Amino acid sequence: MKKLTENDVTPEDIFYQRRKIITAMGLGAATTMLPNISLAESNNTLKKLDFKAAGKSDLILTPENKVTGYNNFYEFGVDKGSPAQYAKDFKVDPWTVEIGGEVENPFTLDYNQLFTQFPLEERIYRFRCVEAWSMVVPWIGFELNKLLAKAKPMSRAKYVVFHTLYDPEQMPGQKNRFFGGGIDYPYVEGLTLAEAMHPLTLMSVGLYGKALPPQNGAPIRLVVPWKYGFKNIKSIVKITLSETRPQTTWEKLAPQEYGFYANVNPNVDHPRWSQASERVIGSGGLLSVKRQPTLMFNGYEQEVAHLYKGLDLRVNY
Ligand SMILES: Nc1nc2c(c(=O)[nH]1)N[C@H]1C(S)=C(S)[C@@H](COP(=O)(O)O)O[C@H]1N2
Ligand SMILES: [Mo]
Repeated sequence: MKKLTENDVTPEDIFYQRRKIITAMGLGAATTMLPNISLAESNNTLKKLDFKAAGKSDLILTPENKVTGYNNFYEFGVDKGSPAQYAKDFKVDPWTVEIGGEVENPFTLDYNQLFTQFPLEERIYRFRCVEAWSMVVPWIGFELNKLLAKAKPMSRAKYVVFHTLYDPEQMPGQKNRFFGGGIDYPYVEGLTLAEAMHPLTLMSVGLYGKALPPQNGAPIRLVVPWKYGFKNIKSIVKITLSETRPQTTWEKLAPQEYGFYANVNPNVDHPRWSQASERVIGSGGLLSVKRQPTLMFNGYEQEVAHLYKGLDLRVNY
């Protein structure tokens, strides 16, 4: 079977055009090929969150319906509209996140504690997928370093490893290899301890003022704004401190295309496409989506470049 890669996707202009046609035809039926769009925009029952609002930002927010309707979450299918469709009834309460491994104080958070254990704040971040599209998202969450401080990493801990839920009954992509893009589940990601401790690194539980919709990784996902989107693992159930570097999901699937670091870098192209610029999701009309230059470390160079001093970013992509 042909392995699907991140590049085997529907461009958003075609997606939205298809949506127009489906709507015009009055077709709402769910099929694997045609996203059932009416579901993608019905997340008004999500709970409102208490959080400290972000300060003023020059960034132009991506419209909410794009953030929640144009997704990558292969456990729910590889089409951009599939997650909103197939994750609609994904059960996120009850939920537990286990924090363990090389820590002095392992602990577990339940669903309510995800929203109450650490004060929530809003962060407006650029988001850049390795497929060369981008968004700006008003996330809500807390710094990962707050959670790590509670866990107290041992001195031999060098990496933080994250696991997505494994539940083939709820996640059709885990049940069917083709539907799930050929990935070995559960989805695993990792950061160096220094990356995980960085104040920009967020555990997100919401966006646009409300709890995360399932398609965006409810109830809790990682957000590392200077890295490619695939590092931003969704629906996390386990966080493990480790002495050794984990083998991460996309690295395992195609190591020559997706590395462990995955720092956004306009000067290091993907083997099959340029990373110098990006399509701005939500800008322009159906077929006139704007392109903009991609920034080093996705615009967070001042804040994070020191983490990679002396590292060859061409080798460590
Ligand atoms: N568990 C899991 N996490 C995941 C993915 C996935 O398929 N499964 N896709 C990643 C990719 S490629 C991207 S671009 C982002 C997309 O996040 P968004 O849908 O909230 O924009 O989620 C990342 N996290
Ligand atoms: Mo991505």
